[in-house]
Amino acid sequence: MKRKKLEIKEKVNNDIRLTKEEALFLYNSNDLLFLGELANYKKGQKSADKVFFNVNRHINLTNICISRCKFCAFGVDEDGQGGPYIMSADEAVEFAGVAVPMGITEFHVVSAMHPKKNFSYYLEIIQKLHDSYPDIHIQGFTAVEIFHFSKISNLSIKEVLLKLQEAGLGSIPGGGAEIFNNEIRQELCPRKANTEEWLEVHRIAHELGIKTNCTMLYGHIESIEDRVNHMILLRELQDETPGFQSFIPLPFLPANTRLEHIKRTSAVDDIKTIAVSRLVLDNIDHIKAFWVMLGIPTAQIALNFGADDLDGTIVEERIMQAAGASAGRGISKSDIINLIKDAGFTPVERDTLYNEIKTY
Ligand code: V47
Repeated sequence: MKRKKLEIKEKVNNDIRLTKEEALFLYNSNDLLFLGELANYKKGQKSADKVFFNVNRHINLTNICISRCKFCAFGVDEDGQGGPYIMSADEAVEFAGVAVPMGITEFHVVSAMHPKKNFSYYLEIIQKLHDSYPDIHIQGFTAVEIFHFSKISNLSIKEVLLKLQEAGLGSIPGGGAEIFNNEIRQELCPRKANTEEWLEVHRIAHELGIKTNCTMLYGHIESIEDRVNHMILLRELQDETPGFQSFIPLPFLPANTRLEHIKRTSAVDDIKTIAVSRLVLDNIDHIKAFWVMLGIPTAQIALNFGADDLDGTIVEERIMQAAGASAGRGISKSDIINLIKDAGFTPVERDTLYNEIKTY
């Protein structure tokens, strides 16, 4: 046990890639301080004492969804309960515009798989947002949505991406990855892109020079080995076609979902997942502690366990709020800055592509 730890420490200190077995060993170890020491060392190599955040507005275009994943509390049927809604392009622009005076630099646009809307609806929204606010970066549409657009439009994934890019899309968020085990996907989310399809969308985006993020939904019915396999598939794709900017582990929030019987992950599990991901994903620059999902106290502690980004001062996010995230309504910029300073780091406001805007 002690020898194994020393071997791993030696590898981390010498920038030698960890194997799947070593990642599993770290996950199964209860020595949080050891994990923290290694992950914090790696974080320091990547971003010194900086912790990034951005100021963004999440725009969830509709909650009407044909996918109806078991872990999701947000999607509803078109004529069902739960307040189905859909924004028109003009409504989306108006909704976005309210946040512009708050100094946002990014619109984070995510939708659902609507049964009737065709690709032109999504394109028009990106175009109108871009025309109305040309200086605000649009990060939008998960790989699952892009795969869906390709199916409903009979265009290839590359063509869909090129059209979105031409309309003003700047980058792609990391959602929809869930867990890369097709048996589990079949059980939880059978109607959407599978592992290979999700990875293929990001591969093509990277080849086109479009930056993307990646996520992992954990704490439902997956095993620790599934989590490590997931990270390794991301690492392999990043080796092949670099383009992932950040990895965001998302703990499953069970409230109001069809998996409500599952217990919320513990803070220890959340912190371990951040630390192991920092160590395994040696070729991805940033690890986000997404405070909306982790909760603010755990997100703050995660900064000493390898995370170097708190995401945004998100103005209204509905997907996590539906699943009971307590922090879903946004916090102020000064709150984020103080959280980072209190954890002993230097807050740096960034834009979507990690250009530094201001150090506090
Ligand atoms: O893909 C859905 C997850 C994701 C639940 O790229 C849930 O910077 C927990 O991907 N409990 C969407 N998670 C959000 C997302 C994201 C968020 C912040 C930043 C970025 C980025 C991406 O949320 C979905 C799914 O994996 N999700 N329901 C739930 N009940």
